[in-house]
Amino acid sequence: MQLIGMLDSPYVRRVAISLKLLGLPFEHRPVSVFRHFDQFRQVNPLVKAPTLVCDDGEVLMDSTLILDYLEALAPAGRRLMPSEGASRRQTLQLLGIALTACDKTVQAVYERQQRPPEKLHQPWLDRIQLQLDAAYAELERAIQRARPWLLGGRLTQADVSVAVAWRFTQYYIADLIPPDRYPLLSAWSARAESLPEFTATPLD
Ligand SMILES: N[C@@H](CCC(=O)N[C@@H](CS)C(=O)NCC(=O)O)C(=O)O
Repeated sequence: MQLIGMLDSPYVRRVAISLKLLGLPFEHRPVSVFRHFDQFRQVNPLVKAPTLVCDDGEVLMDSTLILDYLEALAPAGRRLMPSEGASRRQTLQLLGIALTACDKTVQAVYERQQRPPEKLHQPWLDRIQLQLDAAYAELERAIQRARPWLLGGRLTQADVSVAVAWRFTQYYIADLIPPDRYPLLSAWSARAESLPEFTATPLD
């Protein structure tokens, strides 16, 4: 299996960390959707990161769909998605918030990096900032209940994705979302980022 994409993408990073936690061997190919556009197109003409090339050559994309596929390959005891009930619903709810935080951060980064500075549209950035604050305020409340992980004693996909989202936002747009506004999330994220699967998968 090959995972294609850079670790500064939160979607690539959540898949890479999950592969390690699930105990599934893979090769990581750090191909950039911007700097290596033509090389990326040869693997996936849609140029979306992450792209997963399966052992039989089938190409998957979209981190959530890739993770859905990978979960089924992993031994039951290592899976990151609770299979049913309230804990599954709560995991899905937190994932929705974390992925929206990733999406809005990507939009802010693209607004700043992909447009000429004179074409930056400040009202759009202001709107993104409001949406990001709403997402992280909800996650700050969820962290209050973490014991020590979001669903209790065992790490789930909610923990992976919330931690990855926070690190990504802090790396690129801490000026919009300063860490001292979300102190519990900052401290909790440091704990997640110190796990071996996270330190072996650095964003930068
Ligand atoms: N919903 C997708 C989002 C993936 C995504 O937008 N990835 C970015 C990199 S962070 C990308 O491929 N950007 C290139 C483009 O959209 O043209 C997922 O979860 O994988």
